Amino acid sequence: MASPHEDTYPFVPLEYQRLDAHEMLARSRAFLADMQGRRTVRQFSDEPVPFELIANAIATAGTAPSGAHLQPWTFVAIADPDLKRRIRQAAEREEWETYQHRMPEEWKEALRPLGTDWVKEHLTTAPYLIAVFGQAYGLVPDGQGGEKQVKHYYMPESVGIAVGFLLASLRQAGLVALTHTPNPMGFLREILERPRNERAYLLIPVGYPAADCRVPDIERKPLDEIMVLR
Ligand code: IYR
Repeated sequence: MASPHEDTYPFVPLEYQRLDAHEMLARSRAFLADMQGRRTVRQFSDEPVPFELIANAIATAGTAPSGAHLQPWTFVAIADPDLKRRIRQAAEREEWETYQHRMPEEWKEALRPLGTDWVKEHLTTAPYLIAVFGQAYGLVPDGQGGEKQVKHYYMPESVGIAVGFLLASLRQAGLVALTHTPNPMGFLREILERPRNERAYLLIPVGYPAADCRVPDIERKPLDEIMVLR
């Protein structure tokens, strides 16, 4: 059962702690109950949050599985007010166009229950923005002072899974977040001076909810609608 290339690429024994059946159920139920309380938030307090919570969420995202384990992601944590202001300005410019001219009526109709519009106050109010980038390909030193491209596999899937872990960590830490998708979001790479292989994937304001924060009165699909057992 050895891996076919183990002489060059060593394997190590799996570290695995088998839990007893009761413990498994208890942990699974507690995690579900907590995640059921997660809400996407659009109104943030400007209260600062401890940086380690952000760093830990990003480190947790970095534990996600990825295509060929190439980890095709970069997370930029932004606290600088001037950068946040520039990001908000650029996002609102695009969003204004999008809401006025680019979105078909059907899309606007779908968004109505969420109460979104082109004004993105959360981009300057939230203490942190996490800009998520997917690396379309890797850039590594070529050994001659230059760079070479390395092919990446399943980048969007890998980054999506990592963001799921990130959101779960923020929830676990008692913070709230918004998975914001300015459209288009090419401006993020320019403002944040990211390299040419990186593509903006999501912009995630993080913090505490505003004291008067309200959220849409909407429900999740029940398990029997999303799960098929055969
Ligand atoms: N990008 C816009 C519009 C938007 C689109 C979807 I789909 C949403 O679920 C929410 C918003 C915005 O961020 O406002």
